[in-house]
Amino acid sequence: MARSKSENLMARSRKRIPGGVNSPVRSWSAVGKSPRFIKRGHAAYLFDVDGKKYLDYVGSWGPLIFGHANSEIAKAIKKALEKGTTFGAPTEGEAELAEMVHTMVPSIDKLRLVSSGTEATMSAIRLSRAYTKRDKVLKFDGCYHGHVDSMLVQSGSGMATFSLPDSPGIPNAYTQETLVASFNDIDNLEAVFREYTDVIAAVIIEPICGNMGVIPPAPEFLHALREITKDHGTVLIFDEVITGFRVSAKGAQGLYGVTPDLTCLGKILGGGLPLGAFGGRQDIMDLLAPEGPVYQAGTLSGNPLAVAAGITALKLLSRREPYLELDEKGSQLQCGMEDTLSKHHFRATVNRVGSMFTVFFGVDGVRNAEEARCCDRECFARFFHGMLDRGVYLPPSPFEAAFVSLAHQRRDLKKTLEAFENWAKEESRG
Ligand code: HOZ
Repeated sequence: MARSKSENLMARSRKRIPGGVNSPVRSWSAVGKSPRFIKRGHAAYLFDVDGKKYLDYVGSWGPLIFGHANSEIAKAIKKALEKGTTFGAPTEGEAELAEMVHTMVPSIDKLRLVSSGTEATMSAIRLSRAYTKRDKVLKFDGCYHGHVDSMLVQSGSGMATFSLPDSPGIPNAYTQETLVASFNDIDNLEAVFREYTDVIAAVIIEPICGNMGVIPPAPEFLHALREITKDHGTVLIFDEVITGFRVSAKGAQGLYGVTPDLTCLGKILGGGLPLGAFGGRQDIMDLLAPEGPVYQAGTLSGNPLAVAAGITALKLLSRREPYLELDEKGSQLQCGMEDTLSKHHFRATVNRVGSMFTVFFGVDGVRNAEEARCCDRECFARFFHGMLDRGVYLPPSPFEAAFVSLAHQRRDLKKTLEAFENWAKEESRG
Protein backbone atom coordinates (compact mmCIF):
# COMPACT_ATOMS: atom_id res chain seq x y z
CA MET A 1 0.00 0.00 0.00
CA ALA A 2 1.31 3.46 -0.87
CA ARG A 3 2.49 5.48 2.09
CA SER A 4 0.38 8.43 3.18
CA LYS A 5 1.78 11.97 3.16
CA SER A 6 1.89 11.83 6.97
CA GLU A 7 3.96 8.64 6.87
CA ASN A 8 6.35 10.16 4.35
CA LEU A 9 6.72 13.29 6.48
CA MET A 10 7.35 11.15 9.58
CA ALA A 11 10.10 9.24 7.74
CA ARG A 12 11.63 12.55 6.66
CA SER A 13 11.38 14.12 10.13
CA ARG A 14 12.91 11.10 11.83
CA LYS A 15 16.16 11.69 9.95
CA ARG A 16 16.74 15.07 11.56
CA ILE A 17 14.47 15.17 14.62
CA PRO A 18 14.74 12.50 17.38
CA GLY A 19 11.69 10.27 17.00
CA GLY A 20 10.45 12.67 14.32
CA VAL A 21 8.73 14.89 16.90
CA ASN A 22 9.51 17.90 19.06
CA SER A 23 7.67 16.56 22.10
CA PRO A 24 7.57 12.80 22.79
CA VAL A 25 3.83 12.13 23.23
CA ARG A 26 3.20 13.44 19.72
CA SER A 27 4.91 10.33 18.33
CA TRP A 28 1.92 8.07 19.06
CA SER A 29 4.33 5.50 20.52
CA ALA A 30 1.68 4.47 23.07
CA VAL A 31 -1.02 3.75 20.51
CA GLY A 32 1.03 2.62 17.50
CA LYS A 33 1.00 3.68 13.84
CA SER A 34 2.32 6.95 12.46
CA PRO A 35 1.04 10.31 13.76
CA ARG A 36 -0.98 12.51 11.44
CA PHE A 37 0.84 15.62 10.24
CA ILE A 38 -1.49 18.57 10.60
CA LYS A 39 -1.98 21.14 7.89
CA ARG A 40 -4.44 23.48 9.55
CA GLY A 41 -7.11 23.85 12.19
CA HIS A 42 -10.45 25.59 12.14
CA ALA A 43 -12.78 25.94 15.15
CA ALA A 44 -13.19 22.40 16.58
CA TYR A 45 -11.63 20.72 13.56
CA LEU A 46 -8.16 19.62 12.44
CA PHE A 47 -7.20 18.90 8.83
CA ASP A 48 -4.24 16.64 8.08
CA VAL A 49 -1.86 16.69 5.12
CA ASP A 50 -3.72 13.77 3.54
CA GLY A 51 -6.93 15.79 3.38
CA LYS A 52 -8.66 14.09 6.33
CA LYS A 53 -10.79 16.08 8.76
CA TYR A 54 -11.03 15.34 12.50
CA LEU A 55 -13.02 16.66 15.41
CA ASP A 56 -10.22 17.71 17.74
CA TYR A 57 -10.22 16.95 21.48
CA VAL A 58 -6.48 17.55 21.97
CA GLY A 59 -6.72 21.31 21.46
CA SER A 60 -2.91 21.55 21.32
CA TRP A 61 -2.90 19.86 24.79
CA GLY A 62 -5.03 22.52 26.45
CA PRO A 63 -4.47 26.07 25.20
CA LEU A 64 -7.23 26.16 22.58
CA ILE A 65 -10.29 26.87 24.72
CA PHE A 66 -11.81 28.80 21.77
CA GLY A 67 -10.82 26.16 19.23
CA HIS A 68 -8.46 26.72 16.31
CA ALA A 69 -7.74 30.02 14.59
CA ASN A 70 -10.08 32.17 16.68
CA SER A 71 -10.57 35.30 14.59
CA GLU A 72 -10.23 37.82 17.44
CA ILE A 73 -7.02 36.26 18.73
CA ALA A 74 -5.65 36.09 15.18
CA LYS A 75 -6.50 39.77 14.68
CA ALA A 76 -4.71 40.74 17.89
CA ILE A 77 -1.61 38.77 16.89
CA LYS A 78 -1.56 40.37 13.42
CA LYS A 79 -1.91 43.85 14.93
CA ALA A 80 0.97 43.18 17.34
CA LEU A 81 3.07 41.64 14.55
CA GLU A 82 2.93 44.83 12.50
CA LYS A 83 4.65 46.68 15.35
CA GLY A 84 7.53 44.19 15.71
CA THR A 85 7.96 40.72 17.11
CA THR A 86 10.23 41.28 20.12
CA PHE A 87 11.99 44.19 21.80
CA GLY A 88 13.75 42.76 24.86
CA ALA A 89 12.33 45.73 26.73
CA PRO A 90 9.14 46.20 28.73
CA THR A 91 5.84 46.84 26.95
CA GLU A 92 2.46 48.13 28.10
CA GLY A 93 0.82 44.82 27.23
CA GLU A 94 2.82 43.02 29.95
CA ALA A 95 1.46 45.35 32.63
CA GLU A 96 -2.05 44.95 31.24
CA LEU A 97 -1.84 41.16 31.21
CA ALA A 98 -0.42 41.06 34.77
CA GLU A 99 -3.31 43.24 35.96
CA MET A 100 -5.86 41.05 34.21
CA VAL A 101 -4.40 37.89 35.74
CA HIS A 102 -4.47 39.48 39.20
CA THR A 103 -8.12 40.46 38.72
CA MET A 104 -9.10 36.97 37.60
CA VAL A 105 -6.87 35.05 40.05
CA PRO A 106 -6.60 37.27 43.15
CA SER A 107 -4.04 35.03 44.90
CA ILE A 108 -1.54 36.28 42.31
CA ASP A 109 -0.38 39.62 43.73
CA LYS A 110 2.52 39.73 41.32
CA LEU A 111 3.63 37.54 38.45
CA ARG A 112 6.45 37.07 36.04
CA LEU A 113 5.92 36.05 32.43
CA VAL A 114 8.02 33.27 30.92
CA SER A 115 7.78 31.27 27.70
CA SER A 116 6.58 27.84 28.86
CA GLY A 117 4.99 25.93 31.71
CA THR A 118 8.30 24.20 32.41
CA GLU A 119 10.00 27.56 32.96
CA ALA A 120 7.16 28.59 35.26
CA THR A 121 7.40 25.54 37.55
CA MET A 122 11.21 25.57 37.54
CA SER A 123 11.23 29.22 38.62
CA ALA A 124 8.49 28.79 41.23
CA ILE A 125 10.49 25.96 42.81
CA ARG A 126 13.69 28.03 42.88
CA LEU A 127 11.83 30.92 44.47
CA SER A 128 10.27 28.66 47.12
CA ARG A 129 13.65 27.25 48.03
CA ALA A 130 15.10 30.73 48.40
CA TYR A 131 12.11 31.93 50.44
CA THR A 132 12.16 29.02 52.90
CA LYS A 133 15.94 28.43 52.82
CA ARG A 134 15.14 24.73 52.46
CA ASP A 135 15.91 22.30 49.61
CA LYS A 136 13.35 19.48 49.53
CA VAL A 137 10.34 19.66 47.23
CA LEU A 138 7.38 17.33 47.49
CA LYS A 139 5.49 16.29 44.36
CA PHE A 140 2.80 13.70 43.72
CA ASP A 141 3.20 10.42 41.89
CA GLY A 142 1.88 10.88 38.33
CA CYS A 143 1.81 14.68 38.38
CA TYR A 144 3.84 16.29 35.62
CA HIS A 145 5.41 19.71 36.03
CA GLY A 146 7.23 20.04 32.74
CA HIS A 147 10.66 18.60 32.14
CA VAL A 148 12.36 20.29 35.10
CA ASP A 149 15.27 18.04 36.23
CA SER A 150 14.12 17.51 39.80
CA MET A 151 10.49 16.96 38.76
CA LEU A 152 11.10 14.07 36.34
CA VAL A 153 10.60 11.56 39.14
CA GLN A 154 7.48 9.36 39.03
CA SER A 155 6.14 11.86 36.56
CA GLY A 156 3.05 11.87 34.35
CA SER A 157 2.47 12.74 30.69
CA GLY A 158 5.11 11.20 28.37
CA MET A 159 7.02 9.74 31.35
CA ALA A 160 3.91 7.71 32.30
CA THR A 161 3.08 6.99 28.67
CA PHE A 162 6.52 5.47 28.08
CA SER A 163 6.69 3.90 31.59
CA LEU A 164 9.85 5.81 32.53
CA PRO A 165 10.42 6.02 36.31
CA ASP A 166 12.83 8.92 35.87
CA SER A 167 15.15 10.33 33.22
CA PRO A 168 18.86 9.61 32.76
CA GLY A 169 20.98 12.75 32.60
CA ILE A 170 19.78 14.07 35.95
CA PRO A 171 22.32 13.94 38.79
CA ASN A 172 21.19 11.93 41.83
CA ALA A 173 21.88 14.98 43.95
CA TYR A 174 18.96 16.74 42.24
CA THR A 175 16.40 13.99 42.59
CA GLN A 176 17.45 13.29 46.18
CA GLU A 177 15.82 16.59 47.02
CA THR A 178 12.51 15.41 45.53
CA LEU A 179 9.96 13.66 47.75
CA VAL A 180 7.00 11.85 46.25
CA ALA A 181 3.58 11.31 47.83
CA SER A 182 0.41 9.68 46.60
CA PHE A 183 -2.28 11.99 45.13
CA ASN A 184 -5.53 12.10 47.13
CA ASP A 185 -3.97 10.35 50.15
CA ILE A 186 -4.01 12.60 53.23
CA ASP A 187 -2.49 9.92 55.51
CA ASN A 188 0.47 9.51 53.20
CA LEU A 189 0.93 13.29 53.00
CA GLU A 190 0.95 13.58 56.79
CA ALA A 191 3.43 10.71 57.07
CA VAL A 192 5.86 12.43 54.65
CA PHE A 193 5.61 15.69 56.60
CA ARG A 194 6.22 13.80 59.87
CA GLU A 195 9.35 12.19 58.42
CA TYR A 196 10.67 15.41 56.85
CA THR A 197 9.65 18.00 59.42
CA ASP A 198 10.92 21.52 58.69
CA VAL A 199 12.91 20.62 55.58
CA ILE A 200 10.29 20.80 52.83
CA ALA A 201 10.56 24.05 50.87
CA ALA A 202 7.54 23.50 48.65
CA VAL A 203 4.76 21.17 47.67
CA ILE A 204 3.93 21.36 43.99
CA ILE A 205 0.72 19.83 42.71
CA GLU A 206 -1.61 19.77 39.73
CA PRO A 207 -4.76 20.50 41.77
CA ILE A 208 -6.69 18.53 39.15
CA CYS A 209 -4.39 15.99 37.54
CA GLY A 210 -4.27 16.22 33.78
CA ASN A 211 -1.07 14.34 33.10
CA MET A 212 -1.98 10.86 34.37
CA GLY A 213 -5.30 11.24 32.66
CA VAL A 214 -7.81 13.46 34.43
CA ILE A 215 -8.06 12.78 38.17
CA PRO A 216 -10.07 15.17 40.34
CA PRO A 217 -8.96 15.87 43.90
CA ALA A 218 -10.97 14.06 46.57
CA PRO A 219 -13.13 16.36 48.72
CA GLU A 220 -10.92 17.76 51.50
CA PHE A 221 -7.62 16.69 49.91
CA LEU A 222 -6.57 20.16 48.73
CA HIS A 223 -7.84 21.73 51.97
CA ALA A 224 -5.77 19.27 54.01
CA LEU A 225 -2.76 20.03 51.83
CA ARG A 226 -3.23 23.77 52.39
CA GLU A 227 -3.42 23.27 56.17
CA ILE A 228 -0.40 21.04 56.44
CA THR A 229 1.79 23.27 54.26
CA LYS A 230 0.76 26.32 56.27
CA ASP A 231 1.53 24.53 59.56
CA HIS A 232 5.00 23.55 58.32
CA GLY A 233 5.99 26.85 56.72
CA THR A 234 6.08 25.14 53.30
CA VAL A 235 5.22 27.03 50.12
CA LEU A 236 2.21 25.56 48.32
CA ILE A 237 2.55 25.77 44.52
CA PHE A 238 -0.45 25.03 42.34
CA ASP A 239 0.61 24.01 38.86
CA GLU A 240 -2.39 25.37 36.99
CA VAL A 241 -0.73 25.26 33.58
CA ILE A 242 -3.63 23.08 32.40
CA THR A 243 -6.40 24.10 34.80
CA GLY A 244 -5.75 27.87 34.82
CA PHE A 245 -8.67 29.59 33.00
CA ARG A 246 -9.85 26.09 31.98
CA VAL A 247 -12.06 24.96 34.88
CA SER A 248 -13.07 28.42 36.12
CA ALA A 249 -11.85 31.99 35.65
CA LYS A 250 -9.87 31.47 38.88
CA GLY A 251 -8.71 28.00 37.85
CA ALA A 252 -8.84 25.02 40.21
CA GLN A 253 -8.13 27.27 43.20
CA GLY A 254 -11.41 29.05 42.47
CA LEU A 255 -13.32 25.85 41.91
CA TYR A 256 -12.25 24.26 45.21
CA GLY A 257 -11.75 27.41 47.30
CA VAL A 258 -8.13 26.69 48.20
CA THR A 259 -5.55 29.48 47.94
CA PRO A 260 -1.96 28.50 47.12
CA ASP A 261 1.08 30.67 47.79
CA LEU A 262 2.31 30.47 44.20
CA THR A 263 0.57 29.53 40.95
CA CYS A 264 2.05 28.42 37.63
CA LEU A 265 0.17 29.26 34.45
CA GLY A 266 0.62 28.54 30.73
CA LYS A 267 -1.48 27.12 27.88
CA ILE A 268 -4.70 29.23 27.82
CA LEU A 269 -2.75 32.21 29.22
CA GLY A 270 -0.94 32.54 25.87
CA GLY A 271 -4.04 32.24 23.69
CA GLY A 272 -2.26 29.57 21.64
CA LEU A 273 1.21 31.16 21.58
CA PRO A 274 4.12 30.17 23.87
CA LEU A 275 3.57 31.94 27.18
CA GLY A 276 3.79 30.87 30.80
CA ALA A 277 3.78 32.68 34.13
CA PHE A 278 4.43 32.10 37.79
CA GLY A 279 3.12 34.37 40.47
CA GLY A 280 1.53 34.68 43.86
CA ARG A 281 2.22 36.26 47.23
CA GLN A 282 4.01 39.58 46.97
CA ASP A 283 6.46 38.81 49.81
CA ILE A 284 7.66 35.74 47.90
CA MET A 285 7.61 37.29 44.42
CA ASP A 286 9.62 40.31 45.60
CA LEU A 287 12.57 38.01 46.15
CA LEU A 288 12.99 37.89 42.36
CA ALA A 289 15.78 39.90 40.73
CA PRO A 290 16.06 42.83 40.30
CA GLU A 291 13.86 43.41 43.41
CA GLY A 292 15.63 40.59 45.30
CA PRO A 293 18.46 38.08 44.87
CA VAL A 294 16.69 35.15 43.12
CA TYR A 295 17.73 35.11 39.49
CA GLN A 296 15.39 34.30 36.61
CA ALA A 297 15.38 35.78 33.11
CA GLY A 298 14.43 35.19 29.45
CA THR A 299 15.11 36.92 26.12
CA LEU A 300 11.61 36.25 24.81
CA SER A 301 9.81 36.49 28.17
CA GLY A 302 6.68 38.62 27.86
CA ASN A 303 6.86 38.36 24.07
CA PRO A 304 4.52 40.98 22.56
CA LEU A 305 2.74 38.56 20.20
CA ALA A 306 2.08 36.03 22.96
CA VAL A 307 1.01 38.80 25.34
CA ALA A 308 -1.42 40.22 22.74
CA ALA A 309 -2.89 36.76 22.18
CA GLY A 310 -3.13 36.20 25.95
CA ILE A 311 -4.83 39.52 26.66
CA THR A 312 -7.40 38.82 23.94
CA ALA A 313 -8.04 35.28 25.20
CA LEU A 314 -8.61 36.49 28.77
CA LYS A 315 -10.84 39.34 27.56
CA LEU A 316 -12.93 36.89 25.55
CA LEU A 317 -13.25 34.60 28.57
CA SER A 318 -14.26 37.48 30.86
CA ARG A 319 -16.83 38.70 28.35
CA ARG A 320 -18.47 35.36 27.82
CA GLU A 321 -18.57 33.56 31.24
CA PRO A 322 -17.99 30.27 29.44
CA TYR A 323 -17.60 27.78 32.26
CA LEU A 324 -21.21 26.67 32.52
CA GLU A 325 -21.27 26.03 28.79
CA LEU A 326 -18.01 24.06 28.94
CA ASP A 327 -19.26 22.01 31.88
CA GLU A 328 -22.52 21.20 30.09
CA LYS A 329 -20.66 20.08 26.99
CA GLY A 330 -18.28 17.96 29.08
CA SER A 331 -21.20 16.47 30.96
CA GLN A 332 -23.03 15.61 27.74
CA LEU A 333 -19.99 13.70 26.51
CA GLN A 334 -19.40 11.97 29.84
CA CYS A 335 -23.03 10.86 30.24
CA GLY A 336 -23.24 9.65 26.65
CA MET A 337 -20.00 7.70 26.95
CA GLU A 338 -21.01 6.18 30.28
CA ASP A 339 -24.33 5.03 28.77
CA THR A 340 -22.51 3.37 25.88
CA LEU A 341 -19.93 1.77 28.18
CA SER A 342 -22.59 0.25 30.40
CA LYS A 343 -24.77 -0.81 27.46
CA HIS A 344 -21.87 -2.78 25.99
CA HIS A 345 -20.67 -4.09 29.38
CA PHE A 346 -17.27 -2.42 29.41
CA ARG A 347 -15.28 -2.24 32.60
CA ALA A 348 -14.23 1.42 32.33
CA THR A 349 -14.57 4.79 33.96
CA VAL A 350 -14.81 8.35 32.63
CA ASN A 351 -13.06 10.94 34.81
CA ARG A 352 -14.02 14.54 34.17
CA VAL A 353 -13.82 18.03 35.59
CA GLY A 354 -15.61 20.61 33.44
CA SER A 355 -14.20 20.41 29.93
CA MET A 356 -11.30 18.02 30.74
CA PHE A 357 -11.87 14.27 30.59
CA THR A 358 -10.21 10.87 30.23
CA VAL A 359 -11.66 7.42 29.55
CA PHE A 360 -9.82 4.72 31.54
CA PHE A 361 -10.51 1.15 30.40
CA GLY A 362 -10.28 -1.99 32.55
CA VAL A 363 -10.69 -0.21 35.89
CA ASP A 364 -13.64 0.78 38.07
CA GLY A 365 -12.31 4.09 39.36
CA VAL A 366 -9.09 6.07 39.21
CA ARG A 367 -8.05 8.26 42.14
CA ASN A 368 -4.26 8.20 41.89
CA ALA A 369 -1.33 7.21 39.67
CA GLU A 370 -1.23 3.63 40.93
CA GLU A 371 -4.83 3.11 39.85
CA ALA A 372 -4.25 4.96 36.56
CA ARG A 373 -1.35 2.64 35.75
CA CYS A 374 -3.73 -0.36 36.10
CA CYS A 375 -5.77 0.74 33.08
CA ASP A 376 -5.93 -1.37 29.94
CA ARG A 377 -3.54 0.38 27.55
CA GLU A 378 -4.22 -1.98 24.64
CA CYS A 379 -7.93 -1.25 24.83
CA PHE A 380 -7.13 2.46 24.98
CA ALA A 381 -5.05 2.14 21.79
CA ARG A 382 -7.95 0.40 20.02
CA PHE A 383 -10.31 3.10 21.28
CA PHE A 384 -7.95 5.83 20.04
CA HIS A 385 -7.68 4.35 16.54
CA GLY A 386 -11.36 3.41 16.42
CA MET A 387 -12.31 7.00 17.13
CA LEU A 388 -9.68 8.36 14.74
CA ASP A 389 -11.03 6.15 11.93
CA ARG A 390 -14.43 7.70 12.67
CA GLY A 391 -13.06 11.26 12.48
CA VAL A 392 -12.42 11.99 16.17
CA TYR A 393 -8.91 13.00 17.26
CA LEU A 394 -8.13 12.24 20.93
CA PRO A 395 -4.90 12.40 22.96
CA PRO A 396 -2.73 9.44 21.90
CA SER A 397 -2.16 8.22 25.48
CA PRO A 398 -4.38 7.18 28.39
CA PHE A 399 -2.25 9.45 30.60
CA GLU A 400 -3.34 12.75 29.08
CA ALA A 401 -6.48 14.87 29.24
CA ALA A 402 -8.92 15.40 26.38
CA PHE A 403 -10.32 18.92 26.08
CA VAL A 404 -13.69 20.21 24.92
CA SER A 405 -13.56 23.76 23.56
CA LEU A 406 -16.11 26.52 23.15
CA ALA A 407 -15.91 25.84 19.40
CA HIS A 408 -17.40 22.35 19.83
CA GLN A 409 -21.04 22.51 18.81
CA ARG A 410 -23.90 20.25 19.96
CA ARG A 411 -23.77 18.47 16.59
CA ASP A 412 -20.04 17.80 17.12
CA LEU A 413 -20.71 16.20 20.50
CA LYS A 414 -23.50 14.13 18.97
CA LYS A 415 -21.17 12.98 16.21
CA THR A 416 -18.52 12.07 18.82
CA LEU A 417 -21.01 10.00 20.82
CA GLU A 418 -22.21 8.24 17.66
CA ALA A 419 -18.60 7.40 16.79
CA PHE A 420 -18.08 6.11 20.33
CA GLU A 421 -21.24 3.95 20.23
CA ASN A 422 -20.19 2.59 16.87
CA TRP A 423 -16.67 1.73 18.07
CA ALA A 424 -17.90 0.25 21.37
CA LYS A 425 -20.40 -1.99 19.56
CA GLU A 426 -17.67 -3.29 17.28
CA GLU A 427 -15.14 -3.68 20.13
CA SER A 428 -17.60 -5.57 22.34
CA ARG A 429 -18.25 -8.07 19.54
CA GLY A 430 -14.51 -8.81 19.71
N1 HOZ B 1 2.93 18.52 28.00
C1 HOZ B 1 1.96 18.05 27.06
C2 HOZ B 1 1.19 16.94 27.59
N2 HOZ B 1 0.57 17.13 28.82
C3 HOZ B 1 2.58 17.61 25.78
C4 HOZ B 1 2.85 18.72 24.88
C5 HOZ B 1 3.08 18.30 23.44
O1 HOZ B 1 3.55 17.22 23.18
O2 HOZ B 1 2.77 19.08 22.57
